[in-house]
Amino acid sequence: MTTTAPRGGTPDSACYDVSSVFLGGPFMGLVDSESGRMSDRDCLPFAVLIEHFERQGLHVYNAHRREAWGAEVMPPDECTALDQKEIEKADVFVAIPGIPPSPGTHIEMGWASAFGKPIVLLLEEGKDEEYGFLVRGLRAVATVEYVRCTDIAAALPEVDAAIRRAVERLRTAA
Ligand code: 5HM
Repeated sequence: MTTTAPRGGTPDSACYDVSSVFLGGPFMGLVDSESGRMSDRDCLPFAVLIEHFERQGLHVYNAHRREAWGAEVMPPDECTALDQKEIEKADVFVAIPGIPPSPGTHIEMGWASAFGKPIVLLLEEGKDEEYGFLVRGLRAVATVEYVRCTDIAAALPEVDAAIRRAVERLRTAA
């Protein structure tokens, strides 16, 4: 998934009625064995989303930033327990399942749905068939909105709208 540089400017008024978001997505598969961290290009979608959410006052839980983009990776027991706790605490779960699939993100999608969180999944445009059946079918058992895009920065308004829809659907179903 490509991403153009963030556009900056004044804060958007996404009007989320939530205060925190957990952002998941491919990690270890993107850590370069030589540099020991993700490339700037691979960091960009996460950096753009984090900046966008924080500009609107949301608390963002994100392991990529927490673990310095691969330079300060936590031991498995530690990051697993922490991620599960943070997903439980977060008001919304947003994730990039990844092509190829990110194993950790798939576990996190399972947790988020089991916790009954509103979920927004960012899929690569035109590649639905490459995602697992249980990713495409997660909407049958959880409150999931899918955003299909090639450029995360350009899709931010759609991400905002998807979050609002997921939150609203969950609220009206309660
Ligand atoms: O399997 P993969 O590394 O792609 O899993 C990524 C997801 O697992 C991320 O959403 C992140 O929240 C979590 N994770 C983490 O928190 C994964 C790893 C390494 O697998 C890590 N910390 N060190």
